[in-house]
Amino acid sequence: MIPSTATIESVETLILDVPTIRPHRLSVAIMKGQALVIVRIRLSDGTVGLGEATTIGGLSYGEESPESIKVNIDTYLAPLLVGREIGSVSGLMAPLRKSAQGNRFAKCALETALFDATARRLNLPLSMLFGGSQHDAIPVAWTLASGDTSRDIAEAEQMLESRRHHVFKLKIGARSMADDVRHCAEIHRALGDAARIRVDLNQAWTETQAVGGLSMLADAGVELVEQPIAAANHRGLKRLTDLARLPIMADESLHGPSDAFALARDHAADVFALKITQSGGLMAAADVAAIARAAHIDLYGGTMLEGPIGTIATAHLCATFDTLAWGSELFGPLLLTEEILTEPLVYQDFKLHLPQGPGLGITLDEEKVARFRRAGATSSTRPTSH
Ligand code: MUC
Ligand code: MG
Repeated sequence: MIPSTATIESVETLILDVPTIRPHRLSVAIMKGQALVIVRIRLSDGTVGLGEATTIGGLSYGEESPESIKVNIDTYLAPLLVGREIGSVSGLMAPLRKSAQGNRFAKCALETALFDATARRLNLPLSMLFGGSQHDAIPVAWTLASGDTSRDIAEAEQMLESRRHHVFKLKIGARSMADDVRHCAEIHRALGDAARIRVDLNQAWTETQAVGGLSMLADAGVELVEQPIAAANHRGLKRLTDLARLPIMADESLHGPSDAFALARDHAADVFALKITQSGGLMAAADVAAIARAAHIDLYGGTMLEGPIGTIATAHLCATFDTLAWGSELFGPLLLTEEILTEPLVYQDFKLHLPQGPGLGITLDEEKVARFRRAGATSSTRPTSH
C-alpha cells in the first residue's frame, strides 16, 4: 500500500572529517582524512532519508569541493525541495536539473536521500526502486596506495589472509614510469596468482607515455589500466583501447550519460567506472550503465572514497545489474579509522554484502556524527515563514 502523503520538512547538510587509516596517495592528492558530505532529508511523517556527496582531495579530483557542495545545496538546491510533497523522485529533482547547471555531486546526495526516504516509506530496499537486486553481495577490490612497495605487499597479504580482498588497484603516476612499473612487478611477484593487480593513473600520463607504459604494465602482470591520460582526451583513450595491449577503464572521462554516450559511440574504453556522484545521481548512473550495456562496454562499481552512505547506495544500484564484469571498489568506509554506522557494512569473502531492511538499510551512529562533524559546517534548510 502507498503510504499517505508527507512533505519535505528540512534538508540538513553536514561535513564529517574522518581520518584515514594511513595516507592514501593518488597522483593528484595525498589524503590523510576524508571529508564526508552528508545530507539528511526529514519528512513530516518522521522519515529521514540519507545521501552523500563526498569527493577526493578538495578540488584536486573534481570540480566540486566539500565546502562548495554544502554551500550550493544550502543556498540553491535545498530551497527547491523544502515544503514539497514527497512523491516522484524524478519530479522532485526536475526543478534542480532545470535551475542548476552541473553540481553533479550535490544533486546526487539529494537524489539519494529522496530515494532512501521513499524506499523507507514503502518499506522496500532502495534497489527495488531500480528493478530489484539480483545479487546479495558485490565483489570488492582494495586500493594499495601507501606509496611504499613493501608496505603495500604487507597490506595485501593481510587482506588475502582475512579473505577481505584479492583484487588490488595500485595508484601510480606520481613517480617515474620505471619506478611505477617496478612497483607493480614486485607486488605481482610477491602476491602471485592469489591476487589480481590493476592500476589507476588518475590522468597522470601523456598519450605517448601511455603507449609505452601499457606494454610494460602488461609485462609486469597488470590486468587493467584506469584513466591513464587526461579526462578530456577521449580520442586518445580510444587509441589506447584500440591498441588492445591491456583493457582500458574510463573514470574521470566519464561525467554522466553524455560522456558515456560519446565514449560508447567510439568504443573509447573497454570498461566504465560507474560512480553515482560523478554521474550526477543514481538515475543518471543507471543511464550510464544502460549505455555501457548497449555498447558492450563492461561495468565496474567505482568509488569517490565515500563513506557508508554513498558506498551502499552504489551497491544497491549495482546489485540490480545482471553482471558487474570487473566487480567494484566499494571499500570507502574501510579506509576510515572510524565506523559511523550503528551496524557496520559487512565485508566478507571478498564481497560487500547488502544490508537487509528498507531504504539504504543503514543507520548513522549519532555519537560519531557529533564527534566528527566539522564545527560551523552544519545547516538545515526549512521553509521560510511569511
Ligand atoms: C579513483 O580515481 O578511482 C577510487 C579508489 C581509490 O583508491 O581512489 C578512488 C578514486
Ligand atoms: Mg580512478
